[in-house]
Amino acid sequence: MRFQFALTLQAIWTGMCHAAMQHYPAAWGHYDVCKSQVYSDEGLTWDYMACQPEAADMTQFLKVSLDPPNITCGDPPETYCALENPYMCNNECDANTEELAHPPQLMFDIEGRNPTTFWQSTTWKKYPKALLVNITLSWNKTIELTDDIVITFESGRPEQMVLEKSLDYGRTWQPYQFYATDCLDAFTMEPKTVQDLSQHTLLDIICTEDYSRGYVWKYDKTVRFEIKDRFALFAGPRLHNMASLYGQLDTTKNLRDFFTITDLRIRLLRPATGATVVDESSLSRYFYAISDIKVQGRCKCNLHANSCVFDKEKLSCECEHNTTGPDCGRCKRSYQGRAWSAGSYLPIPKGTANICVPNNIGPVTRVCDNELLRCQNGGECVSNRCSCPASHTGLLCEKPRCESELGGCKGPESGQASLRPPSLCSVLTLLLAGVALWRETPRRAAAL
Ligand SMILES: [Ca+2]
Repeated sequence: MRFQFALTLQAIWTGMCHAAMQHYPAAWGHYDVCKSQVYSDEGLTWDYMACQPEAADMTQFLKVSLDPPNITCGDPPETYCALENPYMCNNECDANTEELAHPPQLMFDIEGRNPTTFWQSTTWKKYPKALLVNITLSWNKTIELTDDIVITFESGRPEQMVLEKSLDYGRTWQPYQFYATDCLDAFTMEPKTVQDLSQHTLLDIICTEDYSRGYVWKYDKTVRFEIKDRFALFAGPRLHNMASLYGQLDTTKNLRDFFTITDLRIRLLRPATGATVVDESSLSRYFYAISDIKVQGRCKCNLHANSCVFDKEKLSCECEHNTTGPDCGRCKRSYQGRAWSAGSYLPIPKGTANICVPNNIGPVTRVCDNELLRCQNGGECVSNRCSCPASHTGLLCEKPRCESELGGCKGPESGQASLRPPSLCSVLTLLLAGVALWRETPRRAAAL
């Protein structure tokens, strides 16, 4: 008895203390299981948890479009010069020759081998008319950014550029960040950096001069949109306190939406010139060229799915918790017993699944299941209907059968009534027998 009690205490201690001592991974990537089977008083049941797909390279799943559509170089073929040397004009772009073509998909191929592959625009032949290019990346699915967006230029970095996002499949656009060599001049905005932001101003849209300075372009080719620095405002510099970030994401819709997109748009407004004055005698030096774009993120599944599939050119969540839709944004038809709700990151680490529950309407086809609506009093769920024992009836075998019989449960013919005295008796008998045994034991021991 003492041993059992000690075991129970140990189990309680382990349960409570282990939860308190558990260390959570710092990475932006747990919540990877949606449900697990557990043993409870009612036997094997499901335990549901908030879950999300792993972060991935999202450039594999996008569609790219350019505006104007004929802005890619090479049709007709043209020669272009090096920005730093107007006499070095031995490069050619020809859309009809594979080795000399620079189509948009070269912004998303695997880099690492020399020479780099890149998309390139036509040159700035129509100066002083602005050389404007919109590059739109569309996922046709809501995704959540998990790492910095990094655009690597093969040419000099643009002197003016805006990164924009859409949350409604490209119908409306909001700026993410402005980039310029001179923010005041280009956008009448004070130059800032992400380090100027605080928890309270995290959603402010800034103009930065960090990624546009002309003369160092040869060694510094990237333009960033800093997602991790923004996360760090809540999670600490090394993102060690993700619980704090998750908590904020959970309670602040604006913050969650800030990192959520369906489309990105890079608006190139003015190419690198490397000088204050444009050399009109050599406009073939000015163009845009991008070798790589990195976008890390995950499908937004409202914490109801841990995987996302790319099928027929389209991403969609593999919804759990009785939810459905591309983002698991609604309850399945027969699981509308309460209003749909997104899962929650809280409490850490399992979160709250907020699963959809079965419809609660009279004699429907689905009366029971092995998860939430279990048959009672020993009934078994067969084809979503309860097969009740002889003593009980009702949709979930919740009513004693005698209640519906003549005379009710108090009548002499009632099974329930006739069952009661023996079961009470047997309990009493057992108790008495126990007491007798307890009294007898010391005497026997003494006799021996
Ligand atoms: Ca490339």
